[in-house]
Amino acid sequence: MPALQTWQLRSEFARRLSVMYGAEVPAYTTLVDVSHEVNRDLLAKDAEQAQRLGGIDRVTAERHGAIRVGTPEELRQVGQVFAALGMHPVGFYDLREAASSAVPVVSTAFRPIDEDELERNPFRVFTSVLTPSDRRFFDAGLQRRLEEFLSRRSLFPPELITLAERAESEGGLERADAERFLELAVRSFELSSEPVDRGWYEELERVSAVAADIGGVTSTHVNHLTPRVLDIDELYARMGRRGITMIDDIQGPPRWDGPDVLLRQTSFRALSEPRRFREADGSVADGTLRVRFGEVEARGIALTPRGRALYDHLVEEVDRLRRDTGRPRADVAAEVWTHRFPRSEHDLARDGLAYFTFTAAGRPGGAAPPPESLAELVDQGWVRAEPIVYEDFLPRSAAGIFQSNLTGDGAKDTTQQAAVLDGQWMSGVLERTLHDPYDLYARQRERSLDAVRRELGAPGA
Ligand code: OOG
Ligand code: NI
Repeated sequence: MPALQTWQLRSEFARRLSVMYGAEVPAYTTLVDVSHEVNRDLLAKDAEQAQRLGGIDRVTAERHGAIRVGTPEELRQVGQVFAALGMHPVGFYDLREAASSAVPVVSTAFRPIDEDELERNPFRVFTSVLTPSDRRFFDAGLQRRLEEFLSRRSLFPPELITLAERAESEGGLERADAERFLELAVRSFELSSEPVDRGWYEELERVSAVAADIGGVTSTHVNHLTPRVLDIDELYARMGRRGITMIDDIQGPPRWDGPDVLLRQTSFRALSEPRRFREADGSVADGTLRVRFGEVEARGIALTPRGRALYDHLVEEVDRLRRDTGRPRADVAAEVWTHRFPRSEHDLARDGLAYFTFTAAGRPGGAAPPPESLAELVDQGWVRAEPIVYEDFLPRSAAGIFQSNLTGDGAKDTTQQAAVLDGQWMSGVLERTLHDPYDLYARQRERSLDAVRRELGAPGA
C-alpha cells in the first residue's frame, strides 16, 4: 500500500490549499475562525444535536473550493488531478440559465462519493468550464480569438498529470512523489503574478466578468474556499460585528424552526487585490482586480426528487409573494415554509421527501412480519432514521455566488441560440462517469433498508 493513500492525499491537499488561501486572502481566515467559534459554541450547548449532520472532526475540516477553466482539455486534466484525490464528478449545473445576468459556464462538482470516504474528508470543488461556443455570449470572431488564447496556455505541468495518473491507478503515492504532487497541485491554483493584458481582459469583461476571469488570464486560481458552519445566521451576525460585510442574503432555504435541508450559503464580495497589467503600448502598470472572495455554508438533509420539487416550488412562491408584497425575503420565506414544508424529520422520512439511512428499532407488531412500505415502517416505529447530509450544490445559489465578483451584468443576447452542452457532453469531455447525486443518495438509503429488512425478516428480503 502506498505511503499516502488517496484519502490522505485529499485531506493534505485541502489543508495546504486552505493555508495558501488564508495567507493570500486574510478575510478567509476570519471566516474560518468565526465558523469554528460558532461550531464550538453549539457543540458545548448540545453535542448530540450539533453533530446530527456530521461529526465535529469532519465538519471542522470540511471545505469546498471553486475553480473555473477555459477548455474541455483543461477540464479533463482537472478531472485527472481530482481523481488522484478520490474526487469524482457529480451532477451537472447549467449556470447559463440560472442567473438573470451573464454567466457563460457549465459546471460539475468533484467530490468523494462513498460514505466512509466522505467521513474521512469530504473536500469538494465546484468546477466550471467556459462556453465560448454559446452565441448568446460570444460571436464567432470572439469565440475564435478566445479559443486561440486558451489553446496557448497550459494550466497543469505534465509532471503533475503523470503523478496524478499514477496516484489514481495505485491508490496513492510514495512519500517523495506525494510531496511533489501536492506542491505542483497547490501551485496550479495560486493566483499568478503574470501581468494581465488589459485590453483583452476588458473586452471579455464587457461580455461577462466571469469570462474575463477565466479567459482573460494565462492561469487558473481558486476563487473561494468555503468552511462549513453549524449556524449560519449566528455566523452572519458575528461577521458583521467584526466589520466584514457579507452579501445581503443567505441563499437557499430560510431560517425556520423545522429541519435543516439542502444548503444555506452566504459570501463576502471579492476584495480588490493588486495586479499588474500590460497596456496597449507594451508597458506594465499597477492596478487592481477583484477575483477572490469568501463564502461559508451550512449543510442540511438531502432531498429526494419529490422533496426537491417541493423546495423549488416554494422558492417560486416566495419570489412571487415578495414581488407582490414588497416584504423582506427572510420573513416571506419563513412564513411560506411554516405553512408548506414538513416540520419534522419524521414527516420528511415518512413522506419520502428526504434521504435517510435506517436501522431496525424494534418489533412493534410482535411476531407479525413488518410492513412493506417505508411510510408504515417509519410510522409504526420499526425503524430509526438518520439523515443523509446534502453533499452537492444549488444552481440558484451558485449563480448568486458568481455575483460575488461580478462588477457588471455583462451582455447576453437572448435572440441567439444556446449551445447544447449537457451532462452527457461533460461526461464525454471528462472521459469519466458523471454521477447523478440522487442515485448516490438513493443507493445509500437502499443499502440500509436491505439490511433492516434482512434483520426484521421482512417478506422478500
Ligand atoms: C462557483 C460558484 C458556485 C457555490 O458554492 O455554489 C459555488 C464560482 O464562483 O466559480 O461555489
Ligand atoms: Ni462556493
